[in-house]
Amino acid sequence: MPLLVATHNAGKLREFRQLLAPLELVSALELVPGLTVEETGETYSENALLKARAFARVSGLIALADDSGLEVDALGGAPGVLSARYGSPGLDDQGRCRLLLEALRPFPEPERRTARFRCCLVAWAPDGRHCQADGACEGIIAQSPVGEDGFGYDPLFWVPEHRQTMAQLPPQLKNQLSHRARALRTLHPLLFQTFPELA
Ligand code: ITT
Repeated sequence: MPLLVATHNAGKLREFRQLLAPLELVSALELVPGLTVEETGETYSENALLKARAFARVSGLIALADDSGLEVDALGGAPGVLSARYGSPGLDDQGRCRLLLEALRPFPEPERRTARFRCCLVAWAPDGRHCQADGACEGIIAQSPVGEDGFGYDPLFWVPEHRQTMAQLPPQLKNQLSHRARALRTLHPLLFQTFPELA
């Protein structure tokens, strides 16, 4: 039985394809492109649950949803759960990165620019069985965007151990150390315990 990846974010989908290979995946972008879920939760966990449940209900498949975001300490944890909606609704990833750099202008010292990506994954079956896991990855917000890979805030997210931004890291390396990779490592055994039909 295939697993539905309940996201409309092409960057996340690309990473899930690498992270979950050789599991058979179906993309929500192809199967249910019109289904949008209002993210009314106050936490990553609540929003991931809302998305996984809605996609499982509509598709009849086990759905894996990801809710994630970037927390910047100098901004009191913003943009956090609102990361995809930071700034005005018309902004794209580049616009949101510019806005974040602007907000951090009063904090030029690297030690004041600490941040982390967080991710909550929820897998939900149409019959209500479910499991979930969290992951985080620590970093520092760079002074300007660098790198071409990844998506979202990756060009601004400097990973100290590798002295590169997430957007400079080879995708295989991002998929070892990212918040999403870490959450998935915890989720993996639970996924097969909860849904033996996926094996
Ligand atoms: P779906 O809800 O359809 O999955 P989304 O982009 O709206 O897609 P979220 O609500 O979880 O997803 O918002 C997460 C935002 O946080 C996302 O839009 C990115 O801007 C950022 N983000 C999450 N993971 C990231 C990563 O690995 N690299 C860079 N930015 C990331």
